[in-house]
Amino acid sequence: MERTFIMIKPDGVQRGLVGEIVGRFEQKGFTLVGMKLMAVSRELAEKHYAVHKDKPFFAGLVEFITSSPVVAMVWEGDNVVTSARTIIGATNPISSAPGTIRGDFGITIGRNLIHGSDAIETAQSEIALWFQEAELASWDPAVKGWLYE
Ligand code: IDP
Ligand code: MG
Repeated sequence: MERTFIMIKPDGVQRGLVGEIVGRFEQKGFTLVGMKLMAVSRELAEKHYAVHKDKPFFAGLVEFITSSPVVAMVWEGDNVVTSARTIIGATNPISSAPGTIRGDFGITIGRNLIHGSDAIETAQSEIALWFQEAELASWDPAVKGWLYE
C-alpha cells in the first residue's frame, strides 16, 4: 500500500487547524500510520527542503519551519501521494481551489499550512527522514472493504 509524508506547518498548528486538517485525510478514507507533534531542528528543516537550498526563500522557509512545532504524519492508501497533493491544493494559496486545505485556509505562499510529498520516491525518503520504523504502525482499518472494491 502506498504511503506519503504529510506535515502540518507551524501556521497550521498555531491557528488551531490540526483537527480540521487531520479530519480531511480521515474523511477521504486514508489510513493514519504515524503522527507526532515536534519541534524541528535546523538540520532536519535544511535536509527536508534541501532541493530548495539555492532559492531566495530558503532561509526564510527554514526559519519558519523551525519557529514553532509541526505535526508530522504518514498516511496510507491507494494513490495517496497524488491524492494528498490534490487535497492540499496548489503551492500558492492564491491559486489553490476552494475545497482544498490551502484554498480554504491560506492567503500567502510563505504560510501555506501544510507539506505533502510530491512523488512516491520523495515520500519514501521523507518518511525515512522524519520517522523511525518503530514509530509507524501498520494496521488494517475495519472499513477497508467499504473503501476499496
Ligand atoms: P510544495 O510545498 O507545494 O511542494 P514547493 O515548490 O516544493 O511547494 O516549495 C516548498 C515550500 O516552500 C512551499 O510550500 C512554501 O512554503 C515555500 N515557498 C515556495 N515558493 C516560495 C516563495 O516564492 N516564497 C516563499 N515561500 C515559498
Ligand atoms: Mg515540494
